[in-house]
Amino acid sequence: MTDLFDGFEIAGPAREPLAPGAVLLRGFAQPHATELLAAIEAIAAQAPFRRMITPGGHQMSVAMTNCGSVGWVTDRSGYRYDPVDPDSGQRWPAMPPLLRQLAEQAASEAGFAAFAPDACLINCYEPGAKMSLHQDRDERDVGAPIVSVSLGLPATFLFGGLKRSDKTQRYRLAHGDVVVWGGPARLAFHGVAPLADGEHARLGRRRINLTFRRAR
Ligand code: MD3
Ligand code: FE
Repeated sequence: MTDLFDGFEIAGPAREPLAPGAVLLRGFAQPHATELLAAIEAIAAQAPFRRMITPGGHQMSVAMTNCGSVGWVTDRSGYRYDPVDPDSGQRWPAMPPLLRQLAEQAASEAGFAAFAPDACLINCYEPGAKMSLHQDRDERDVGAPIVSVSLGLPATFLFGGLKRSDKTQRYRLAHGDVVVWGGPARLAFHGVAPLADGEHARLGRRRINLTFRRAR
């Protein structure tokens, strides 16, 4: 909560409401970028980024990996959360406490107390990679929010309504930005426009997005 002192607001993290239930915390992850990137590198050494196949047989342009007790996977048989990485036959790497704490703190800032994510999907975009408009509804409890953390090159994020045909709004998500998607925003259609080429000081020609979820 923002504190009041002598009539002045003591600045906490800037909370920008994007839509009912959706709160942008600009730069919230910035102070932790170095540790986040080291953690992602360690996860990817155990469970490398790969471009998965959709149930329709298309290869995704976004490369993915996961950490946590379950990970999101897609193949010809469908979408699911699975405790095992199908590429290695091993469990997904554990969710590092730093990542879990960052997600929990962001959720709390946005008014969702005691968020306990069990899955973190890690998406890696190179120039041209995109994510078509979709809903995230593979999680058992859609009462829990999703927390997203953007790193590297900026992206144009598309945010629609509860119907695919609803008009979309565009937001630029930059390195360090965190968004909490809960309440009525939780089942909104959303996507990412094709990544524009560029060079990021830390990540080069890449954007990495973490999404923390309560899947089970
Ligand atoms: C709004 N990822 O992994 S993060 C996804 O940037 C996904 O990689 C995008 O959509 C990315 O499923 C967007 C922001 C996001 C994530 C989940 C949401 C926004 C959301 C769920 C409901 C509503
Ligand atoms: Fe999504």
